[in-house]
Amino acid sequence: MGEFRPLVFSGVQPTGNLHLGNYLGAIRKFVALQDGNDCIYCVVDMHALTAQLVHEDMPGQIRSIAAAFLAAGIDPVKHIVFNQSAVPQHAELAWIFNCVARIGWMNRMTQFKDKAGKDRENASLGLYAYPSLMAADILVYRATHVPVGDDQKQHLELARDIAMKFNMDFADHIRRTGTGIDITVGEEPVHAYFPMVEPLIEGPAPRVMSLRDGTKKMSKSDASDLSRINLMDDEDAIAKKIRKAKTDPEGLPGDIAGLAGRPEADNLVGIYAALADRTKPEILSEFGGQQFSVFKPALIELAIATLAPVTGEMRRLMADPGHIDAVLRDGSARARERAEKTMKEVRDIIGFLQ
Ligand code: AQP
Repeated sequence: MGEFRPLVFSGVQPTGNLHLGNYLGAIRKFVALQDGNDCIYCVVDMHALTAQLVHEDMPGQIRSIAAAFLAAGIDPVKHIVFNQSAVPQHAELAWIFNCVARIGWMNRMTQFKDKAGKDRENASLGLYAYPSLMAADILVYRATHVPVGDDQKQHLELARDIAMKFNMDFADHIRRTGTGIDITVGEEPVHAYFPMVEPLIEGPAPRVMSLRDGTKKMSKSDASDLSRINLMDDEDAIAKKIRKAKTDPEGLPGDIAGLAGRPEADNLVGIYAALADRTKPEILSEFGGQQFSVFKPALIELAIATLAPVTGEMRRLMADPGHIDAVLRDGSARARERAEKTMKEVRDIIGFLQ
């Protein structure tokens, strides 16, 4: 039985300010995974068109996500940092995946339902097909591991379904072209071209919630800026938002069970644990029995100490767009080479003449 070479891939959309959820759920994990893994990190600019076609400053938004990657500590020389639209093979594979994925699968995607809202008829076809492009982003490199926030779990399950159906439908062609390897899926041996991607979601804050409502995801598109900590917020803004964060009147419990039914308390403890690189039980053993009037100042201090160096470096990088563009150009060239190798094989498997 063969094995796919481990490869990490993930992306972030250039749609507005990055927030603490993007940082803890995604970017911080990207940084940690660099040691001992081959990693490809992408600014998914084509995804940014799905909800809103025209962006006032698309180049600036793309550069700011790339700057966040670099400022957080991603090494663009050892790994690859690039923007999606510069590698047209993503769109090419996405078209093939549009023909692999079934309408019934797409209809189950909760993110489409949330983002399209009540006016579904008026949503773009791109928003509907978003998860198919996301599957192509990952599989065009035959990547095996994808660090994401919990909100992306369903899309990764869809990527596995697409990979599985492609592997099954084209099994004979894959064999004939000698491009596949034998893997085991569950107990079943499968001759596969695409690997089964593994989501990497774990950690104390896989879904950072709004500071105003512990039942809603922290999100760029929330109308209230008080609901999120933006990576570019200054110290005063961070302090104000945490001070004003919704809580309940009780103090912190001594164990995890005591957080049940207390989403806001749970969220703040999760944020603290993620920022401190510790577990929630460790944080509760330190702060159990304390009031939020004690916990919040500690959280403010920690958030500022952790984010300030990243924010400072982001600002420095943003002042030199030429450098960011050069990093993206270099990354795109290296990504294109790898993606084209896959696409040559995929065209062969399908039977396209080339
Ligand atoms: N609240 C969150 N907690 C943990 N992880 C999160 N991510 C997003 N929000 C949270 C993770 O960040 C990565 C990049 O996300 P994205 O920019 O591609 O898109 P998104 O999920 O649409 O981001 P937003 O902020 O939630 O935007 P809107 O408001 O447009 O919906 C992903 O790995 C995601 O899981």
